[in-house]
Amino acid sequence: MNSQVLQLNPILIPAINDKLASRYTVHKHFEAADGEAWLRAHGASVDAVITGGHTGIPRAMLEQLPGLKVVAVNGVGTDAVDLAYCRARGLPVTATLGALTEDVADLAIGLLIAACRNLCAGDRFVRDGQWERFPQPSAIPLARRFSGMHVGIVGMGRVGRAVAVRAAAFGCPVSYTDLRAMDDVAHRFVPSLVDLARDSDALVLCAAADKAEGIVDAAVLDALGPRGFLVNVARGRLVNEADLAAALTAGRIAGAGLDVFVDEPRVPLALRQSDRVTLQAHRASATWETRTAMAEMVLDSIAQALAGERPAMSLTT
Ligand code: 8YV
Repeated sequence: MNSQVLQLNPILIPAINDKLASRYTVHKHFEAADGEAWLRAHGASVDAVITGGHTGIPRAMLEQLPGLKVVAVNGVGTDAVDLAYCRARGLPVTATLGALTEDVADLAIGLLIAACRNLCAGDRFVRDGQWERFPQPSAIPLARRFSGMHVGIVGMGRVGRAVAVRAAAFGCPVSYTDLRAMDDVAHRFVPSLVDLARDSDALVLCAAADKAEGIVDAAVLDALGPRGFLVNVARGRLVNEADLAAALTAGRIAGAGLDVFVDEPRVPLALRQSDRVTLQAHRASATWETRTAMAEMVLDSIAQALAGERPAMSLTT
């Protein structure tokens, strides 16, 4: 009998879906009319799970899959998987380490430039016919220069480092905070997030969320100040969204570029209504190149686990 793969999130690359279908019996849980009933009837025969980075898999579902040999996360964040439980069970949880670094860093800089230069408000101004109605230059407020801004990076992992390379190329002095200073990073380490925010024109969030929920709160935003910008390409949970909405509405920070939110796909109205915010639908890794590379890694991890090997990208075994 074919090995059974339970797929919790869609993969948007047809060639990968073809490969999956040719190798395994794939159950697309996200399309199932009654996923719960399917799990009760077939959970015991599932060999592999494919899921997304920020969606993960609930512990209760893992418990319904006693024969599972691998959880292949199609992403780099594993904060939505109970790693301790999987470790205790000897269950490999794999991630697509390194595959999405460049794209996420690209989008961080894109969002930052969009926020500083009011790109989306400018687009709306032209698109809505406002430019024709108000042709005088004063109709659009002046923006802020990105080149040379002090950039503070929160989380100096793969993505943080890639953002630092790009910011440095724009002539931006870079500082960072993390759990500890890193010997192989030449940029200035600032132990306190509030101090980093105070020293920065732009704060870019690149940290894992598991130990850092709500770290960007009113105190951090006030330290960033009315000329400061916030970019988040990591996890929505890093930010206290109510504090962020209040700070944006009152002009206590200058603007934000956000790819991630606390309760996706729900985005607070105050953020959706603010002209100071550039929004994306959690798409930092969503290019053909990266999503293909990620999905190939998922295929490799499943093949390795089902062949009885330890998957090269396993974080738990
Ligand atoms: C993806 C992510 O959007 O890698 C992650 O942790 O959050 C994103 O790259 C997601 O995993 C796609 O499934």
